[in-house]
Amino acid sequence: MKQSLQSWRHVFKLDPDRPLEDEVLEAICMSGSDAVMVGGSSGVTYENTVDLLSRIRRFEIPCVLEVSDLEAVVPGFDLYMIPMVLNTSRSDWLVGQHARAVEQYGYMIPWELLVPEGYLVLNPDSTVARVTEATTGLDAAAAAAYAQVADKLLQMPIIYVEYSGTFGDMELVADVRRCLEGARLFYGGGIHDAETARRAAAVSDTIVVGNAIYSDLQGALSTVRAVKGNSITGGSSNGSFYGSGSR
Ligand code: 1GP
Repeated sequence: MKQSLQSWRHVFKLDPDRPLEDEVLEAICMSGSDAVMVGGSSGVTYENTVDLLSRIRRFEIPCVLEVSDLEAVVPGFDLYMIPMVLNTSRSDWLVGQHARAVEQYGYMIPWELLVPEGYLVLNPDSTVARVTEATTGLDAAAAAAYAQVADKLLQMPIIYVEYSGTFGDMELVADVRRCLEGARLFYGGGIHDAETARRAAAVSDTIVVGNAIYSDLQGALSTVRAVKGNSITGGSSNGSFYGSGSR
């Protein structure tokens, strides 16, 4: 599964704390997207995560958990994405909580299924920015510098430029991507139709679509067609997990 992540161009992010009708979930899981990521910044519990996982498992699409709350780590996901916020002003969100988790649960952590994500949180009005006390006012050079620390020094496989709730600065995203050597660039924030999907996909390796699922399903589904075309989903990858995609 880690290898196949290298070929993901499109991911839907589902929030366990938000209600989702069966028909909508089916449309998402059958859309041709490469994967479903389960995660949210608040209200994520073990119960609502189990519930959503079991509903997604009726379909074949890969399903990964983005861990935001230790109490809500549920077994049975294909991979566990571990956010590490690069531009937080509190080390807790970079490594502190992670260290506590290892101390407490280290003996049962399936390390081979963990994928670190170096997060750059850039929308000051987002919940994740408030919770992590992120320094969101970075210019492109500063954002690229953080990204290079994660990519070249820490060897992180994913840099996630997160504008959750608003469409970000695509020039900044392009600058960040240009400086990466090994990491894959995920972009999320404000993608809601084919046009925004294409623009984001042009400057990143993988786009993530969240809110639009809940506000405009047809718009959300059009983002898949915009970047996937007629290609077959979940295709194999020639690159290693830690190798970069083409850029
Ligand atoms: C959120 O990056 C994702 O973590 C997607 O953002 O909800 O704005 O689509 P949106």
